[in-house]
Amino acid sequence: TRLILATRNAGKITELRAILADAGLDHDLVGADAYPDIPDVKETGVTFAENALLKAHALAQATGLPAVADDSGLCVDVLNGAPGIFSARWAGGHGDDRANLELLLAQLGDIDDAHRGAHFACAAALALPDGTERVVEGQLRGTLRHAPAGTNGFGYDPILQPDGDSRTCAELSPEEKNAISHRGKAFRALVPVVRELLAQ
Ligand code: ITT
Repeated sequence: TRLILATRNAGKITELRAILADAGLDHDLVGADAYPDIPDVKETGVTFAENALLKAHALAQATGLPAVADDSGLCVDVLNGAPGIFSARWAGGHGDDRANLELLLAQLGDIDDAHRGAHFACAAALALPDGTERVVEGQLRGTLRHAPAGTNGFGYDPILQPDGDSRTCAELSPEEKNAISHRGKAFRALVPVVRELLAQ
């Protein structure tokens, strides 16, 4: 059966295809770009879970097919959890990864490493056309570097160094990142739920 990936973020789509395939999900995964006429839903939620559910429901309703969505972001301790749900547009323009990252580094200034704790968060939502919904979350804890390093991944990956590693997320291979990431954790937890609800 067909399962819609309710996202237009290319970095997410690449990771989701690998994570879901590795977890043994054998559905035909179709990105939201396959449905250009369906307008983007307004992300009016105040939590990752609410926004993930909004995106999943919008695609499930518009296509009549089951849909999964990812809402995610970087939560910085010393900024009381910001950028959080505003991570994609922290510097203004939506999805300008480089500008977002540079602004965040400027905001942190030369705060010492002990105060540069942060985590990535991901809410993974499943919605069915009949309105059934499920959502699970995952996190990846780490420390923010003073300067970007690495070219893999996307978004804030060049500045987050996961706890227990000496590299940034952008210096990990895609497999290494997916094994420990917020997205990997959330979507691996969602797979048995997808299996159960789509089996009927
Ligand atoms: P969709 O709504 O179409 O899925 P989006 O990019 O707008 O795409 P979000 O609102 O969930 O998605 O914003 C997520 C932002 O959080 C993303 O643009 C990155 O800046 C950041 N982010 C999320 N996951 C990340 C990851 O694994 N590595 C680095 N940055 C990440």
